[in-house]
Formats: sequence, structure tokens, C-alpha cells
Amino acid sequence: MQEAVASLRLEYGSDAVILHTTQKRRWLWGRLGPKRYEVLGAIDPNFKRAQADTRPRAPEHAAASEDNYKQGASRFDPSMSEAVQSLYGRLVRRDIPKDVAQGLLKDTLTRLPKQDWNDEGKIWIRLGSLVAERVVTVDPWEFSGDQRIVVLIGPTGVGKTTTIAKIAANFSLVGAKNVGLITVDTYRIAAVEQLKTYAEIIGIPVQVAYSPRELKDSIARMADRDLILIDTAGRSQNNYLQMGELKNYLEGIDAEIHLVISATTKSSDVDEIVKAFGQVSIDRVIITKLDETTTYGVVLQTCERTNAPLSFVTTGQGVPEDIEVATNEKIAQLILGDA
Ligand SMILES: Nc1nc2c(ncn2[C@@H]2O[C@H](COP(=O)(O)OP(=O)(O)OP(=O)(O)O)[C@@H](O)[C@H]2O)c(=O)[nH]1
Ligand SMILES: [Mg+2]
Repeated sequence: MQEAVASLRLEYGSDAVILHTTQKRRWLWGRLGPKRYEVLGAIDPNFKRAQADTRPRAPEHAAASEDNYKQGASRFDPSMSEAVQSLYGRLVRRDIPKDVAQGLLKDTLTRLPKQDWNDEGKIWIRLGSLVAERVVTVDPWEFSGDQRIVVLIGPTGVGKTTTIAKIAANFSLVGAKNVGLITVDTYRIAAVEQLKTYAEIIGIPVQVAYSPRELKDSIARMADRDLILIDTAGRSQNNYLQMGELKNYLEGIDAEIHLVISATTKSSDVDEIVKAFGQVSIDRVIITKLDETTTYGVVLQTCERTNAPLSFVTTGQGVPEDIEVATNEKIAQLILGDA
């Protein structure tokens, strides 16, 4: 609230008078979503309304980008033109791993006549269409009519449970589908409670499965549901025991497996994560926390390494609004930006 008041003062000066303050949530009839504070103030002679979004601001990732740039700043192929060298630097600065950047540039050049190999602008445009081709996206909202079972897996704290709530709320409330939730994250009482709370607010059933057997039983009990979303505990990519356990849960289940990775993940960790979670077959990728970074190399890296299409991206803590279906042009634009 203090931030909202400060924002009003900043915009309208210290003479602004606070008339009224309220606390609001934006979605599901005010029951869900991040808290927003509304401050009604006045300056003579006009009344003005100022609103401040008090959600946490995105930390800058300058340091990570700089490190990556330093590591990758070596010219990848001295025989290449200055234009290519400069574009390589641009890609690496956007946290695209060196090998991916080099591969992209090489493939781009094969699509351009030799006389354009010095033309930074032309290469950049062609590169954009290549990235858009590489980041395959799917429309997860399309329903064939059969029951769909979706499992979210991924490292700890990336936003799996929150994303399940977003998907569930959108399918249930906007898409008018019968949605059911199951959690196998029984390590922490708080994790079960978190999902139960969302289920209660959305008005959908939730089941807790303590073993692979119980998971199968829970799925069977939800035969009437169009969509079953299964939440799993976050796993460290370095913990083989946990990975084995996850595999046991997923064995024999006809589910679509979505790997959830945060856009803030260090590029060097992405490969480890993909390798570890690759022990179960990854059907789709979800990238979360796009709002917490300014470089999106991780999106491209994850798609390249998993060879799986991108289903959703999430852009904030708000349930259910901060989720989008990824489209490849938009993602390519995001990845390349205007660095
Ligand atoms: N900024 C931002 N925060 C997010 C986003 N998605 C989730 N979060 C936040 O990330 C934190 C962790 O979210 P959870 O949904 O509990 O993550 P999780 O992957 O289920 O965590 P574990 O079950 O402990 O592995 C919460 O504070 C969420 O609000 C996003 O897109 N942007
Ligand atoms: Mg969770």
C-alpha cells in the first residue's frame, strides 16, 4: 500500500491528497490473483485515479548475461565476416549457449546467398525466421474430446503448482471443461494444502496419491473428467533417487508430460535438468517466470535440448491470468529481442 501511495505522490507531486484506499484481487470475482492496491487521490482542480501494481519487480540478469558473453565472446570462426561475428556476440549476450548460437548462424548463412553474408540486417531477419521454426509451439487448448492427462514435472520452485492452478482455472472456468487435480507431492503438507486451496476456489475435485498404485486408482476415479492435471514434487536434477521415484509414478500412465523450467535458470543448469528429466519422456515444455528476466536464451536452449514443443509460458504470479499459449513468432521475438 505504501508503494501505491508513493507511486501516486511521484506521479502527481506531494500536493496530492489521498481520498480513498482499497485492496483488490483481479480474478475469479476477486478471490484469486495477486493483491492490488488502489489509491484514489486528488489534486486541485481535477480528480485523478492512480493505480500501482505492487507485485515484485523483475530482477535484472545483467551479471549472468555478462558472464555468458565473456565466455562466448571469443570469435567462433575467424573466417566469418564482421557482421557474423557481431551477430554471434548479440546472440550470446541474450544467453543463448555458444553451440546453439553457432549452429543457428551457420544454418542461417546456408539460407542466404554469399553476397549477403556481410549484411547484418539481412542475416538477422533470416535468423529470426529460423528461430521461429526451431521453437515449435502447440496449442494446448485444443481438445479432441478424449480425456487428457497432463503431468507437470520439473525442478523445485519453478512454478509447477501455480501453473497447474492457472491451467485448471482457465480450462474449467473459461473453457467449461471438467477438470480434476491429483497431487503426488506428499512430502510437504503445505504442498497438498496449496493445491487443495486452488481446487476449492476453482470448485474442482482434488485427490492425493501416496504411491504409484494410488495414482492409478485416483486416475480411474476421475474417469468423468475431460482433463486431469497431476502435480509432482520438485526434484533436483542431481538426485537420482528422486528421479527413479518419479519414473515409477509415471510408468504405465498414458499421460502427456510437461517439463517445467524457469526462464531464470542458469544456462549451464538447463542441460543437466533436461538430461535428468529426460529419463522420462518429455512431451511438452512450459517456461515459467518470463517476467523475472530480460534474456530468454533458456527458452531456445530448452526447446533445442528436449526437442519438445512449447505449450505454455507464464508471466507472473497471478492465477489464472499470468499464463499464455506460446506462439513461435512471439517467442522468437522475445528470444532475439533488440539487443
Ligand atoms: N514471477 C513469477 N513467479 C511465479 C511464476 N510462476 C510461479 N511463480 C512463483 O514461484 C513460487 C513457487 O511456485 P510453486 O507453484 O509453488 O512452484 P513449484 O514448482 O510447485 O514448487 P515445488 O512444488 O516446491 O517444487 C511461488 O511464489 C509462485 O507464485 C511466474 O510465472 N512468475
Ligand atoms: Mg509444487
